[in-house]
Amino acid sequence: MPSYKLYYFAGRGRAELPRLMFKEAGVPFVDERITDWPNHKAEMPFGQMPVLEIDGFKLSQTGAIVNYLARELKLIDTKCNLSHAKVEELLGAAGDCMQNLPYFEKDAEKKAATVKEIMEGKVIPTFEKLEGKVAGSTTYLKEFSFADLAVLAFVDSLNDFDSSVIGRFPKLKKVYDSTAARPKVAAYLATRPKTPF
Ligand SMILES: N[C@@H](CCC(=O)N[C@@H](CS)C(=O)NCC(=O)O)C(=O)O
Repeated sequence: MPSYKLYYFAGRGRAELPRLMFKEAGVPFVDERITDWPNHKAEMPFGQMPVLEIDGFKLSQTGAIVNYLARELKLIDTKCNLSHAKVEELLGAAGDCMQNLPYFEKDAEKKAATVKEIMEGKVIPTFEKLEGKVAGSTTYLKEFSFADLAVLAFVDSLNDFDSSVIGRFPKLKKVYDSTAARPKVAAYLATRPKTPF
């Protein structure tokens, strides 16, 4: 097993899915939370994080990291390209929803208006589509995969802005609840640092 170090800021953000994947797989990794970013930016291949160091090699880009880990940690059926592509589709749709949310807006009124606009214009229509794609009774694909961890991370991030939306989508809510209740995931959720996003 290679030695893994995951670099990110002290938040969930783009690193939470890789963290959840390590936790679910029970594979150790160093969860390096950078708090003095200007001192480290130049050390990262594209001057951004997350970065996953694999035996000293630094891999950038969330998509590359997550897809590498999915295969490496056996969180997808590697014989079924279509299953993997379905999870990439989910990740793309989730990424589009997360893009313009007002992470750093201080004005509460402006923030609420932007959140409402994005929830109604983008997130809810996306959830409507994703709800129709849920294939298992407690899993996004027919069987457990990193798609379920992606749903958990995605919904958690949206809940930071509006936690009422997921209740309107019973199939996705069931995937979210079942994934959060998986023993290794639940143990991690109970102890992970509390951060605003
Ligand atoms: N396409 C990249 C985007 C990474 C990205 O935007 N990272 C942000 C944090 S979420 C960052 O490193 N910002 C600091 C900077 O650019 O200096 C990915 O998906 O990993």
